[in-house]
Amino acid sequence: MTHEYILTRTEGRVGIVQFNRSKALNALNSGLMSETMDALDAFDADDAIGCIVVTGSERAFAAGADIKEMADATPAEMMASPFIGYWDRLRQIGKPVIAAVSGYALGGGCELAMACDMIVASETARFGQPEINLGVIPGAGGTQRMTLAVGKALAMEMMLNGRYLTADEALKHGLVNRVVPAEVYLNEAIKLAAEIAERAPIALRLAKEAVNAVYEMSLQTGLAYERHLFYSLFSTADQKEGMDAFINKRKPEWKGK
Ligand code: DAK
Repeated sequence: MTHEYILTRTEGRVGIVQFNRSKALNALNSGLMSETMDALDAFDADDAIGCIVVTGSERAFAAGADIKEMADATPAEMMASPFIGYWDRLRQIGKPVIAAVSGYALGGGCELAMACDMIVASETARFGQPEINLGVIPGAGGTQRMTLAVGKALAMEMMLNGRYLTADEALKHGLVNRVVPAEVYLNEAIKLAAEIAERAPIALRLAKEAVNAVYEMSLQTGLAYERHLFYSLFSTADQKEGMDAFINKRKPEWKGK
C-alpha cells in the first residue's frame, strides 16, 4: 500500500513504520498520524509480525504536532480533532512497539516516542516538551509520562523552560533503553525488535499489558492483575511448549495459541 507521509516495510518478523515528511522534520499532521495508526493496526493484526519499530529520519524523529495545522484552531476544533484519539489507538496496540529516535523528538513527537514501549536513541537524540514556547502545554501525555519517567524536578524544567534532554540524560533518567551511535540506531532497534519478535506472542502481549498497568492501578490491584494474567497463560499451548522445551533441552516453537 502506498502512503503519502510514511514508509512501511518488514524485516523478518519486525514491522517498520518510518515517518517520511523530513522537510517538515516529520511534524505530525493528521495525514501522517492517520497513516501511522493504520499501519500499526495492520502490523498488530498480522500474525507474521511479532514486534513493531516506529522511526523518523536521522535529523528528526518528529518535531511535534504540525503547528501550521493547528495555529488557527478553536478549543472546539481541537476537541473535535481526531488527534488525541491516535494516542489512544497507539495504547491499544497489543504487540511491543519500539521507537527508534534520532534528532528531535519534541512536543507530540516526544509524546509519541514515550507512548511506545521502549526507546532506542541515537546519540543525537533530543527530547523536549517545548510547548511553553508556543503559549500552550503538552496535550498528549507529556506532563504525565515525562514526569513519571524523569521525576518532577527535571520535568518541571522541561515543561516550564522548554529544556531539552540529551540522549545521555534521557538514558540516565530512564526515559530510553539505550543510546547508540547515529549510524546504527535504526539497526539496533530492529535487532532488539527481532529478538523480541521471536518470543511467545501471547505472553508478550500480557507482559506489556501488565507493565503498563502500573500507571493505572494501585500496587495491590496491579499485583492481583498480574497474577490473573499469569494464571491465564497456563491455558495457552505456548506455556506447555515453553516448559516442555526447557525440560527436554530444546528450542521452543511458539504457536501464538
Ligand atoms: N510543525 C510544523 N512545521 C514544523 C514543525 C512543527 N512542529 N517543526 C519544524 N517544522 C518545519 C519548519 O516550519 C520548517 O519548515 P519551512 O519553513 O522550511 O517550510 C522546517 O520544518 C524545518 O524547521 P526549522 O527551519 O525550524 O529547522 P531548525 O533546524 O532551525 O529548528 C527545531 C529545528 C526542531 C528546533 C524547530 O523546527 C522547532 O522548534 N520546531 C517546533 C518544535 C515544537 O515547538 N514542537 C511542539 C509542537 S506543539 C493535541 C495534543 C498534543 C498536541 C497537539 C494536539 N490534542 C489533545 C488535540 C501536540 C502539540 C505539539 O507538539
